[in-house]
Amino acid sequence: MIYDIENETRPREDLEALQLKRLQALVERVYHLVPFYRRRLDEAGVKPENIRTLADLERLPCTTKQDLRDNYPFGMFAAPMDQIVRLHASSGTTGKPTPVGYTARDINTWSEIIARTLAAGGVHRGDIVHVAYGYGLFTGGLGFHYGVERLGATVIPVSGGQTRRQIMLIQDFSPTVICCTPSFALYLAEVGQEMGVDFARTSLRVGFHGAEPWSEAMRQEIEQRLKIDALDIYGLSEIIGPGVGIECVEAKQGLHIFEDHFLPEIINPATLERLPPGDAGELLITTLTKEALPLLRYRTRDVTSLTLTPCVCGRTIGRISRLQGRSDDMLIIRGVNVFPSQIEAVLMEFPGLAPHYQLIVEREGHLDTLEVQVEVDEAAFSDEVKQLQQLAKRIERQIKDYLTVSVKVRLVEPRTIPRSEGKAQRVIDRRRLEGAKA
Ligand code: DLL
Repeated sequence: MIYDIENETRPREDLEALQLKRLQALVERVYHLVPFYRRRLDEAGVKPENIRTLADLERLPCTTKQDLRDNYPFGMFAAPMDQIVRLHASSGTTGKPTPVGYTARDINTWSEIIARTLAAGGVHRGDIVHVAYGYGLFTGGLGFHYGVERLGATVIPVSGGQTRRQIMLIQDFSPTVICCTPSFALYLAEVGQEMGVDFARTSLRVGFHGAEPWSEAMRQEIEQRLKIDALDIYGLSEIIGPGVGIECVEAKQGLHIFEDHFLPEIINPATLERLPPGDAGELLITTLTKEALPLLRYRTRDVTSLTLTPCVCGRTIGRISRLQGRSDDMLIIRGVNVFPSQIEAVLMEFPGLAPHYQLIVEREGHLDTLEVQVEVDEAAFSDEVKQLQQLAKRIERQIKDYLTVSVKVRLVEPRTIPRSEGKAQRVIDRRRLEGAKA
């Protein structure tokens, strides 16, 4: 089902004409409203009037998460604070989050693209949508919430946690649609099974799963266990939140990108060279219509490929393939984005720890676990076991406070973490995304 025929099925020529018009207006706006961009564009020798074709996009500078950090908290906003009606945030590379702002028009755009997203899964007025993404600074919960209301369907704002209660609500309120991370979907299946629930008898029909990497095998498992169609949804806070890309239920062959709002490019992350359709590389996105936080060629660090061939569902907008990984070291632990450098920053606040640590990521059942192994120095190591245990607990609490993620801290003897001659291997990721039980 297509929600916005005009914007989802334009002939490519017309789409490109619209994109160019919007790109020109965007460069004009950021040049005059965001000092950071004026500086960057001046350095690149580009004036707004130099943008004559879409190919001129390649002359524009890229934007990184570091740029957002350098302008913390609101220095990259292109609208005055009295026009910002909402703030969300994603995790940064240190303890500070990356705040993102929305004008009323941005919230409207976001609601529209989530309405389109839901319709791509066959959702319509009369459907009941169980939203189990977190509500709060994270964009998942509220992003879906507004889109469901825009579509005219019924939203149940469950948010995360309380799994058994969620199963009860699914049985009692009869939602037809579920929105949650893929790992939570599998966890629900597991808990439901323990509770003796037969999912073939629940009303669920389709799920929208994203915010973390998953695989085709995980899709199969979610579909078989929950008896639903499981669709891949992509998005990131800096760009808008969920709704940047969505699979259609007809084909499940790549995620449609709403190209009238988000202009995608694929580059080689090492050389920044543009890659042709079909080649895998890092996804860049230029926001064509955002008012509060417009971004030029934002480096998502997500690795995928792009295809522009129309889909069997009738949409002509481009598609990205299932996300293949990241070109940086960001980890996603139970939906929370974590950079090793954030953990390191917390560890360094504690005297008695050596700067040698390793992060061990595993998946128990369907939930991710993160163990932080860190060396203590000789002096601390001679302390009593009880003192060491207390230290580990304090570090765990501090990490939870800063990063909102629960970890297990294991203090290890001096010189036990393997040393490397080149780049330290900080992360050992033992998760298998194949969906098989660990
Ligand atoms: O995760 C927004 C979102 C909410 C997307 C709900 C989908 C559903 P952030 O917290 O800023 O925003 O994290 C963005 O999560 O750069 C990817 O690395 C990863 N990610 C998001 N969706 C997918 C997906 C939300 N479908 C980061 N597959 C992105 C793989 C994903 N990774």
